[in-house]
Amino acid sequence: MSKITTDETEILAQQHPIAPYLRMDRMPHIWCPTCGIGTVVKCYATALEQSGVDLDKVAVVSGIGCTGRVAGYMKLDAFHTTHGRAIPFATGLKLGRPEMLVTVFSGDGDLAGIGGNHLIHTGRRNIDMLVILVNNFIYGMTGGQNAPTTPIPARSSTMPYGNFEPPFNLPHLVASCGATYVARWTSLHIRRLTKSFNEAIHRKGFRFIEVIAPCSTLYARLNKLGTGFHLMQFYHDHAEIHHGIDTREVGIGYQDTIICGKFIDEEKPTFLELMNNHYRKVLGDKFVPMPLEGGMIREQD
Ligand SMILES: Cc1ncc(C[n+]2csc(CCOP(=O)(O)OP(=O)(O)O)c2C)c(N)n1
Ligand code: SF4
Ligand SMILES: [Mg+2]
Repeated sequence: MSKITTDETEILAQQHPIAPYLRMDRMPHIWCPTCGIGTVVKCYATALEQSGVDLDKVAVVSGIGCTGRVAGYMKLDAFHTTHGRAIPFATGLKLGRPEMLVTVFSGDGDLAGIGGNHLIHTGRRNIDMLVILVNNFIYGMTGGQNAPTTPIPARSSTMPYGNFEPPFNLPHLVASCGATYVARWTSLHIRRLTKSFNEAIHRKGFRFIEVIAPCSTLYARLNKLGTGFHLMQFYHDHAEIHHGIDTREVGIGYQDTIICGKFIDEEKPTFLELMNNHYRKVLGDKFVPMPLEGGMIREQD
């Protein structure tokens, strides 16, 4: 999409520092009071500003859910896809337009439940994208059903007597698949989260940042935990930072310690690098790699 002018940016920034990054005509947003998703958006927009990336080369892709609404609110090339399919959509986008910074921004249910297969295979292939997963331990948008992240024995609308299914330890899941950058923060860690987004924006490969954030209306209410504010207080008292810790150690128990930090930061050849090197070797001069700016639109001879 076209860049906004400096004058427009200044006027919007007077309304709110991240207004230039948002589609203000879509406000007010749908999120409940004290929901954590907006805070994560603020951190991402601030990181984009600090990173100095060309906004014409940034795309945000979301699936379905409360977090899935993020793409629709961001004033970037943004795609609101179907449930669980943000990652495969983003994969196509990245392979077709390798110069784009592709960010997937979606919920725990969307990315690790219905979209779980895409999550693991995209990590395995080391496709170049940043995945921001907002984990509120529940399916927020559809009424608080159990998610693959709901801790034992938290209550959800489909587990009124408490959850008994073991949840995913997401950083460990993606680390085992091969993710090159893996971090976890809560929505209380504004500065650290922003710094982590900025750092991950400048890395390549499959980067994954989990953000623990309050669902005040469903998770907090069904579990009698107060409001989003009380969950933020809980994060304050129970989050511990352990950079580089073995990801096997970072599973989350109900109302237990939340281990945060940067767990993995390494460089490995991406899918496109592996593919280009392979075909160059096998096909020699016959191989024509995808130009950075994409290969679909070509001038007629
Ligand atoms: C194919 C399909 N199945 C189910 C749904 C219903 N649905 C919409 S959002 C959602 C859960 C989203 O949960 P999560 O990704 O955790 O997002 P949150 O709302 O918690 O941010 C479900 C089950 C759907 N839209 N499409
Ligand atoms: S239902 Fe939960 S996740 Fe959805 S907007 Fe409300 S507080 Fe946020
Ligand atoms: Mg959720």
